[in-house]
Amino acid sequence: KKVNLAIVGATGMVGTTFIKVLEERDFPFENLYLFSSAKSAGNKVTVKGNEYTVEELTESSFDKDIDIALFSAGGDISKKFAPIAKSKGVIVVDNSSAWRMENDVPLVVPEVNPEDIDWNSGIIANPNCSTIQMMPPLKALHKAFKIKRIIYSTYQAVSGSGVKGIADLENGTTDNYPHPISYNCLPHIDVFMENGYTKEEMKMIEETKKILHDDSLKITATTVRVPVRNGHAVSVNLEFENSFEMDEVFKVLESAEGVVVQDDVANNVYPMQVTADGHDEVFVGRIRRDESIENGLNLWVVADNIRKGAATNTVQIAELLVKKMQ
Ligand code: 2RA
Repeated sequence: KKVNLAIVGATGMVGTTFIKVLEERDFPFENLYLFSSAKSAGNKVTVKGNEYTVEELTESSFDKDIDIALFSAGGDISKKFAPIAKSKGVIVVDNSSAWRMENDVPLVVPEVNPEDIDWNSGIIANPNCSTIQMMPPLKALHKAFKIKRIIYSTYQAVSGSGVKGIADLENGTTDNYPHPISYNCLPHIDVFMENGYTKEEMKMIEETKKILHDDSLKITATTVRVPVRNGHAVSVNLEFENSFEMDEVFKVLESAEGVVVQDDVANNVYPMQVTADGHDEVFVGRIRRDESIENGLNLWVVADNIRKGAATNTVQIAELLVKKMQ
């Protein structure tokens, strides 16, 4: 069964990657509608050999016969237009953080909690990129050894901020960041909250609990912008309720859906942004026991934050929806 698909934010970094991934995966759409701000309206985009004209997003955009709409146009656009789309019977898969923590909005990583799309009421949220890449390995380890505590330390590429972030890295400017990102790291992603954490850190903490359905998890996070163009890396320290053997840990990770283990330090093999770039898997390495605590484990997890961290995960959610519509 083919579906009628809309893309909101079609000319942005994630929006253009949506189109690339839809083509690569031969997503079964009948009609395709591309929406953007007035600035980009009128642009021509070729998808699967057909040319489409980008239209300005308006309140009547969803009066067309649309089944699924992929949003990646920032929180304000999602806040305003996702409810309009939903009211017209469109199922929205939203990349922004606007709806993620709403009780009637599933937060989905298809390899981890695909069943959660069943209770959607018109909006499904794509988790934050740095959260998404952690879920496939952590879901598998949680199931096997029951995680008690998580410490996230992230190394996030400037592409997470879009073209402005890339420009600041390449030009040494500060149009997007409060300080130079060239030859520098900024422990500051999104805004600071009352508790001294940034919103990005709180997203990782809250989204992890929602996706793994476990509010008892003790989680802390420090998210850092690093002078890398694309690809997020996360150093994660885990404490489990139960004991484990290292060969069991390797087996669990090697069989986790969407995970590729790259761990052969004798030959300098470990995940890196430059090797994860352009791929949809989550790469895990530097797997080693944390000898400072009982049942502790350290991992290094790298993924392409624009693909698996945003566009591909969203398209995979849309594929689940199409399957449900058969
Ligand atoms: C970032 N995770 O990296 C945020 C949003 N993409 O900036």
